[in-house]
Amino acid sequence: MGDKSLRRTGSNGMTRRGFIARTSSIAGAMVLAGPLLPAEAAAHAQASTAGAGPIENGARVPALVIGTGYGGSVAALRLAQAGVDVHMIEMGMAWDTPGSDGKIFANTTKPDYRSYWLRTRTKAPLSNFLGFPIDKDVPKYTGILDAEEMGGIIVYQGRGVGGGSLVNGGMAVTPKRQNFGAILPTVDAEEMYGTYYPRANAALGVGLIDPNWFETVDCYQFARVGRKHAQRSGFPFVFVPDVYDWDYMKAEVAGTVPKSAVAGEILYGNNAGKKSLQQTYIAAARATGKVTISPLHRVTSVSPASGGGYAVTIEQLNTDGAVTGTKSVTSDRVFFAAGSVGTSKLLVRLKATGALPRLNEEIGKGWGDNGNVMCGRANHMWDATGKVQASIPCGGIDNWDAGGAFAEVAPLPTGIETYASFYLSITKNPNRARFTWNAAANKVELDWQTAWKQPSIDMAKTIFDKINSKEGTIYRTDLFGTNKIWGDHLTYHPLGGAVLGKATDNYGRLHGYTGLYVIDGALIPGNTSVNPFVTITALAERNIEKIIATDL
Ligand code: FAE
Repeated sequence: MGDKSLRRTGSNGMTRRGFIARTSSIAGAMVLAGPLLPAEAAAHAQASTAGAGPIENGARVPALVIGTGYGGSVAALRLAQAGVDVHMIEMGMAWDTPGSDGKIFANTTKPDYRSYWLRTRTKAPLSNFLGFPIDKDVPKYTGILDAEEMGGIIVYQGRGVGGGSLVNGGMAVTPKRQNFGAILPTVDAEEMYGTYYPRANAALGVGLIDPNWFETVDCYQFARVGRKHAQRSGFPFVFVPDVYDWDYMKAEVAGTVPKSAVAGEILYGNNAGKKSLQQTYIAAARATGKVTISPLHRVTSVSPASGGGYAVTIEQLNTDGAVTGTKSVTSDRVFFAAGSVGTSKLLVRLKATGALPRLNEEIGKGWGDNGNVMCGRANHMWDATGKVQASIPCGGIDNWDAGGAFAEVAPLPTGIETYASFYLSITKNPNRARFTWNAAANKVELDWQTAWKQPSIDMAKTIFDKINSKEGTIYRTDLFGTNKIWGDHLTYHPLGGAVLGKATDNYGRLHGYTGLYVIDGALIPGNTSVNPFVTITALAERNIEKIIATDL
């Protein structure tokens, strides 16, 4: 894997180097990952003490996982395979029941009650179009996308069983090997690229778009225009792997299956096609019969229990977000997998309020936004980007080494011709923020400032100023407000807050408490140079293997 996962293409789309371990089916992926055989799963199911329903008040359990995103799902599967009963606690919904329209998830163009976490108005990442605001009122509900407003930045996160995998674009990128030392300096790169990245890619079901199909299909015209402009300015365009089932997308285009990516579904869930964690790690974890998931349950406290292990307080929520009950359980081990923001907020509060006072001074530090910044360019009329755009990006512009930016060529699936090219850049932004406890306000705060995005803007400009000058084009100023070029108010990629080797040991064991672990994006110090979930997954695979071998 390594830098081979980014395939460099010529203008004819043919591969010049590299290859990706491609699996076209989830079943194939899970076989590669070495999970249970059906017979083993059935045996486990019988032997299991983990019930099917939500966790019960007063229960004593061997392992409790807070959150069901990438880190949590890896931990649950591998612990269950090692014979441990696992309880996963998830504040969001199960997302397994269709709404009145027969669909589980709302379309991006028609957000409704399902779309946002406890908001009465949508908070779309692109707030405007042609200068007009596009947000609209929605009923307050425990919806799928949380636009969490921290000081100076809106952090977008998935809520529900599957975490970020429910809402994200599925871009599954292994960082270039030469960048790994800067991403996780205390981790053995040899092991990661030899064992854990391949394991993660296989289990996630990562695959690459068929380059020949890419050349011909209308729904990737936007990406071909993006490639042409990149290459004319001398930047390499690379195909980016994804967990979307590319064969399914071909069938969508052929009109033989219900459309998801080609109907613009993304951000508020995909009703088909995307291999979210529900279809991969969580399906395999459930198949062991040893994993129970409690949706609409939110962990609020973890502290040492008098008889050993940890007392965990869990609030039960209804779909209005109201607390309908509180449960107290005890667990021998607790895995924090609530995402970078969720885990950091919990740990900072628990340390400050005396529940876990021995956590060290590194808790809450080292948070970054993966250098995310967005922008659009206005193309000439002869460079139409297409009325129908697949919602799944498949390529990016690599100027990391020279300019500190890797820009995804992203779709704008509006259903009309926009003549716009749209990009999400990941940049080498060096700024890091800290979570702290504000006792007076009774909440955790983040000291990120919007001005800290300036390095990201400067790095993205190394690509787009050059393209604009070459093409004789300009930036769009109507997507993030009126007369605003840069989407510098948000991130999709929160990372850090309980950094590996600082707040924890080199495998995620929290300093100060035996049996408490961090196993999600909070471990990664602020930047992965590419989209982060493959690295989060691979690191979790590495850490849980060590924990199972030495701590259980
Ligand atoms: P995460 O997946 O966020 O899971 C944490 C889970 O914990 C969530 O389900 C929470 O609801 C739950 N939780 C939080 N607090 C509690 C609590 N107190 N009690 C119980 N449950 C709790 O964490 N990354 C890529 O690599 N490629 C992409 O294409 C990509 N696109 C993205 C697009 C969007 C719109 C967004 C929002 C993100 C995108 N990401 C992408 C980022 C990626 O989804 C993210 O890095 C991972 O999901 C983070 O994984 P974690 O395991 O850290």
